[in-house]
Order: sequence, then structure tokens, then C-alpha cells
Amino acid sequence: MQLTRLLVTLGLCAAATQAIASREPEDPAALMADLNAEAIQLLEAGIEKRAPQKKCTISNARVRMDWAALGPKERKDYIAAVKCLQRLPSKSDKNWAPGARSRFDDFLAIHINRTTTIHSTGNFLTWHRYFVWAYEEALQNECGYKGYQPYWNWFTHQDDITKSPVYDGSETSLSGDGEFFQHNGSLAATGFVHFPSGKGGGCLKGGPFKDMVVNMGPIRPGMQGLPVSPAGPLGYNPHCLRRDLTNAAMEYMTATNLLNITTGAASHSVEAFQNELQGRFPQGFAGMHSAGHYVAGGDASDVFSSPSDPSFYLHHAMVDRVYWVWQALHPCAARSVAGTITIGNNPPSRDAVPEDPLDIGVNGDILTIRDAWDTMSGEPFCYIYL
Ligand SMILES: [Cu+2]
Repeated sequence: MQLTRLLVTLGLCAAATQAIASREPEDPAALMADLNAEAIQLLEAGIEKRAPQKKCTISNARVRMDWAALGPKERKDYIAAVKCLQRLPSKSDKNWAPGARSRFDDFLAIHINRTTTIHSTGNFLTWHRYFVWAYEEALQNECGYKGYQPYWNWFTHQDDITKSPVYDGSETSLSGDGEFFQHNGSLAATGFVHFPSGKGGGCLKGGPFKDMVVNMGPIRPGMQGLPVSPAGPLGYNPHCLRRDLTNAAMEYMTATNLLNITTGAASHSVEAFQNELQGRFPQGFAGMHSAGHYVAGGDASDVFSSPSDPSFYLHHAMVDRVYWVWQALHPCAARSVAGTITIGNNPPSRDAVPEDPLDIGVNGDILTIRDAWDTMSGEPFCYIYL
């Protein structure tokens, strides 16, 4: 309440209100770029007014970029760093996660373990923000990666995701489709949404991650015909990475859906924003977050073990980018939390609070939801998107 009053006094809420004056749906990629530019302007203005001495500024923050905007060398450096994480030995307790064999798996293991307390919960946005940031840190500090975490821009290649530089199967992609595997598509949104099968579904056909071994999961795959791990959630179940690139799921990546959550009806509270982004499952609306996982399909169709696909981190960087834009455009709602501490409030639980811990296991210290609101606090985050 005090913060809100302060922001209003400083004119920041008013500035945002003007900035988000009604727009017409347009090309979603252009709209996203406009919103991103607006977010940077608002952040810059806010820092000048509130904290001119701030250590983390627009000019020294890490700049996370679109994968498509990286050059071939930058993309190969990122891919090499991910492969390095997949070679480094796991730090997880062997009794807890016998299937975790690498540092890459340490991230997968904690995501599997926390799944029912980090999705459709009050900490969904902040937990995943911290998770992606810690992965970026591991790439840099443990594997010598010099760049920043790139994102998969949802708003291009709507007609054919196999042409996207993230998924085109080239040497500078995160590999493309899986081999053809006859199946009846995927059930998404806890069974409320069906996506028809694409042309894949089997092991990756080529590209940099063709031979990668996934060591855990799946636990509850959405894709039909994908066998559940007999070893349990954190047990050792080495298998190939499977994908089924699904254009049907790209239908969620529209200007209308983006406008709705950033400046429209679902943008006025964190509750409305996060629910619309994650989906309204009983109404048959998967939402951009869930749909994005089903664009990759295969192993990524499992809410538990989706980080077994390296493209998870590019998708979740985009989720975070949209959250970051929304926060910048809605400074009076940006630092708030809504929802409970169990998945879809099942079983029923208390409301999440700003002091709740964000536990990412061996991958980082405990932060709180409050610590993760500001990507420019300098403690520990200092990054923006372009
Ligand atoms: Cu997740």
C-alpha cells in the first residue's frame, strides 16, 4: 500500500497508464518488440526517479536476447556450454536423486521434485525466474559461457515452427524434430486440451543434441505413447530426447493473447496475468506458457521433466521476458503475489506470501519471492531483455 502510494506520488503509475493506452492487435512480433522497448523506457525513468545511485542500471545490466538475433558463433558457444553442463558431475545427493548424473540433471531433478509446488502456484513466475537465472549462472561460472541466457521468441514462425532458428535442426539450433512416431497427439492442460500429433514424436533426428541422453523421467508425459519412467520420478532412466514439433500449439502465440495479458483485461493484477499466461485449463485454454511446452512436445510435454529438453530454458526465458514486460508496464502491481503454495490449490493450501522461499536445491541459495521481483535489484539479478 505504501509502495503504491509512493509510486503514484512519483507519477509512475500514471506514466504506465498512459503508456498502455489501448492498442489494436497487430503483428505479434512487432507488438512484443514495442512492449519491450516501452518496458526499458519505463524502467529507465523509474530508476532515475527512485534510485539514481543504483548499481544495476540499464547500461550495465545483462541483456538477454532473442536466439534469432545471436550470430552462429554465439549460438554455438551457448550449445557448447549446455553440453559442458551435461558432462559435469552432479552435485545432488545420490540417495535423493539417483538418476541425476550431471549438473544439467541437477536442474532437472529439482524441477521434477518441486513440480507440485511451483506450477499454478503463487511462486510460479518467481521460482522459474530464479531457476533460469541459476542455469545461466552455471553456464557462465562452471562452463565458461560468456553470453547471457537467450530466449525463444514465440511470435515468429507461427505457421511452421520447424523453420524457427531454435528448432530448425541445423548446427546452430537446439536440434529439430524427432523421428516420426505414430501416436494420437498430446493431452495438455491436465487433459482439457488435445494437440494433434506433428511429424515427429521419436528420438531427435539430428542437430547438436541428437545423441544427448536424458537420465530421468518422464513422469507424466502429455504425449501419447511416451513410456513413463519405471525408475520413479528421480530414478535413473537413460533414454533419448524425444520431440514432436507441434504447429497446432503455436496458435496460442497471438497478438490478441499477448495484448490481453500485457495491456488488456488480464493485465491488471498478477493473479489475472499469471492465470491467463499459464492457461485456463477447464475452459480448454492452454495459455502461452503451457502451449510453448507442447510446441516442442515429446519429453517437454511432461510438466515434471520438461527441463530434460534444453529448449526449456529458452522457452522459460521468454515466459520471464513477458513477466518482466508486464512488471514494467504495471509498476503498482509488479511486486505482488497471488495464488497458493500447491498446484492449482490441490490439495488446498495457504496463500503464498512474499517471504516464501524459492528452493532450487544444489543450484543456488534460497531466495524469497520478494527477492525475485526485481530483475535489476543487483541482489542478485541484474538483467533486462532486448
Ligand atoms: Cu516448470
